[in-house]
This record gives sequence, structure tokens and C-alpha cells, in this order.
Amino acid sequence: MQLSLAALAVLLPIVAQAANFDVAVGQEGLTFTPPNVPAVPGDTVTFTFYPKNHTVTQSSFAAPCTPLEGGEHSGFRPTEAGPLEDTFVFDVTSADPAWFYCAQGQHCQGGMVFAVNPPAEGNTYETFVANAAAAESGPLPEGPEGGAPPAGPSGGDTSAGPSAPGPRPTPSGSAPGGNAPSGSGPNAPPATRPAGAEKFAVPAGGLLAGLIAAVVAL
Ligand SMILES: [Cu+2]
Repeated sequence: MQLSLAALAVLLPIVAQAANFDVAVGQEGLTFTPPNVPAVPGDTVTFTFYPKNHTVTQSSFAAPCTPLEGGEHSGFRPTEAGPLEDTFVFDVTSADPAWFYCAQGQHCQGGMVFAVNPPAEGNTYETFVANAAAAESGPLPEGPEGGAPPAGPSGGDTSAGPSAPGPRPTPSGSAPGGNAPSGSGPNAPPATRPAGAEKFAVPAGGLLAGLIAAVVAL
């Protein structure tokens, strides 16, 4: 009994302090705002997406721009005018550091990275940013949220995500008059995303990057 009370005395303050951190994604350029947060288990981090098209993807300190196996991935969240109502919530379950990036184009290399509980020394957030600048972009998880990203208009998209080498499945519910994906476009948006995503410009390097990504994928 005494032990239980002692445990309660330790746990109660933690429960009482459970907090949510609001993080803006892309509101001020290629940024997470704030870029890192101190959190304890039980806290949440709520990401709100701003134009044009970003992700929140969990990675690791060692590979800043590669999805962590079994990690979190919001999928691409295109919006013409932010903030997007459809937020993404990360549940903090550990006091250990958790590392994130945006998987759009070269956003990660451009410094669009985020951390929960980055250490003050050693594997710091600043070092994570520096490592990201020179990091390879790893392939995203398969599935409707992880497919080829709509081309980012703001990122110098020289290394598009893992475009599927084969024809993409054609959405059955294409909007009338919309530009249905033909299977070759590197920027075909997921069917469930706003039609506005189709209006994103395709950088000149988009097709080439898509081909390179396809070759790499093989
Ligand atoms: Cu981004």
C-alpha cells in the first residue's frame, strides 16, 4: 500500500501536467513552429498544416530524411490556404527523443525537421538539422498516404518521393472534368485530397526526378 501511494505521488504530477503542443507545419516557409518541444509521456503534439503540401514523418537521428520503420507518417496534406482542418496528432509515449521531417521534395534537406525532446548535448536538434542538410531521402511507406508526393512548388523538387514504377491505380471517384491521373504523372494527388492539389505546378525537374526515383526504387 505504501508503495502504491508512493507511485501515485510520482505519477499524479505527471498526469496533471499532460499537455498538448501545437506545431505549425509550413506556416513560415520550410519550418515547423516551434522546431522542437519538451514533452513527457502522456503529452500530445498536434500538427497543423499550412500551404502548400507537407508531411509529418518520423525518422531517426541517424537518418533524418528516411522514415523510421514503424514510425508515424501523416501522409501528404496539401492545402491551398492554411490552416488545414485535418490536423495530425502525435502521442508522446516516451521521454526519449523523437525525430521528424517533412517528406516533400527537398524540404528535409532544407531544414524542415522537428524533434520531441532533443538532447541539449550530443544528438542535439541543431546537429539533426545539419545532418538533414546532407541526408538522402529514403522511400516513404507504401499506401495511399505514402505514394508519390504532389510536386512541391516551394522546394526545388530535385528528389521526388518514391514514384511507383508501374501505373498508379486510377481513383474510381475522379471529379468530373478533373485531370484524372494517367499513370505517368509524378504529382498525381491521392483521391481523397482536395482537388486543389492538382493545381500545383510541376517543376521542370519533376519528370526527371520521378524517373530517377523509379530507377532507385528498382
Ligand atoms: Cu514540407
